[in-house]
Amino acid sequence: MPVDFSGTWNFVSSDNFEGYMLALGIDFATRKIAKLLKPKKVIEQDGDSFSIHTTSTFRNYSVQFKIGEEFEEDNKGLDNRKCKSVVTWDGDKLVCVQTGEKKNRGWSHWIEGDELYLELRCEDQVSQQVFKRA
Ligand code: VLZ
Repeated sequence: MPVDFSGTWNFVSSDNFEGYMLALGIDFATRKIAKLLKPKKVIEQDGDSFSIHTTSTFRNYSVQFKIGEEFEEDNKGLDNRKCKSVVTWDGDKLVCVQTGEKKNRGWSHWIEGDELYLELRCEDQVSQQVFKRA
């Protein structure tokens, strides 16, 4: 049985989200607001199908995918750059590769105890966020 990411996850901490946003070319004003956010993740996992809803007081972002199936991602409300994304398992980690204008773009999710980890990557920047099961 694979890991089950399903559930509601509350923000605990974030590291270098500023660097990640800078690499994505997010403007100064948006970065100042975004770095203060404590987003919540609601993940639904049904077999190979996932939806991840990230909500905050400022902006929301949702993505749906099936493992191994490439999809068009619009990153609306983030940097608005389209990319081709694909999510696969690496052991118990969910690994997304976002192919587009930005090199080395993607993210990984994994669980440790009752904590959800998210590593966000863009160019030479890595940001980590930690969430706790609600
Ligand atoms: O998460 O790609 O869970 O998409 C922060 C919203 C969401 C705040 C960051 C607005 C998205 C920021 C992180 C404005 C620049 C992300 C994936 C993995 C699913």
